[in-house]
Amino acid sequence: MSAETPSIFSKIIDREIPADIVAETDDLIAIRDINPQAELHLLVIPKSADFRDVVELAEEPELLAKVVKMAGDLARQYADGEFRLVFNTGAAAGQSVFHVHAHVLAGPTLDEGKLV
Ligand code: DGP
Repeated sequence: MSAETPSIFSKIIDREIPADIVAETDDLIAIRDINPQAELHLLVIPKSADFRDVVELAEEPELLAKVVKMAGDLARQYADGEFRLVFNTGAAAGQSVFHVHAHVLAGPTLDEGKLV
């Protein structure tokens, strides 16, 4: 279960705080990262707050596959289709929001040496 309830992403999903939303389905929302690390830096976020990280999300493989498919669709739509998909997992690995989300990074990195 999510440690933060509601997470910043739940507030975005519920339209309690604004975000630049680039895609939305029944299960997922995709937004531009507020602090982009690459020319294209999107976050694909399951609407469910039940998964704090990708390891927990792997318990729902169909939902995980939907995240990957949306990442690919957005990378084709907003870049040339080639991208990095990053799931920071755990605070020591850089995770700051414990509501699972995939970073979709494409194009030149803005801050060389820093992943996300
Ligand atoms: P991580 O560190 O992997 O948990 O990534 C969290 C990302 O979420 C980080 O790159 C910045 C982004 N972020 C945090 N708060 C907001 C927000 O309010 N709006 C948007 N668009 N992005 C946010």
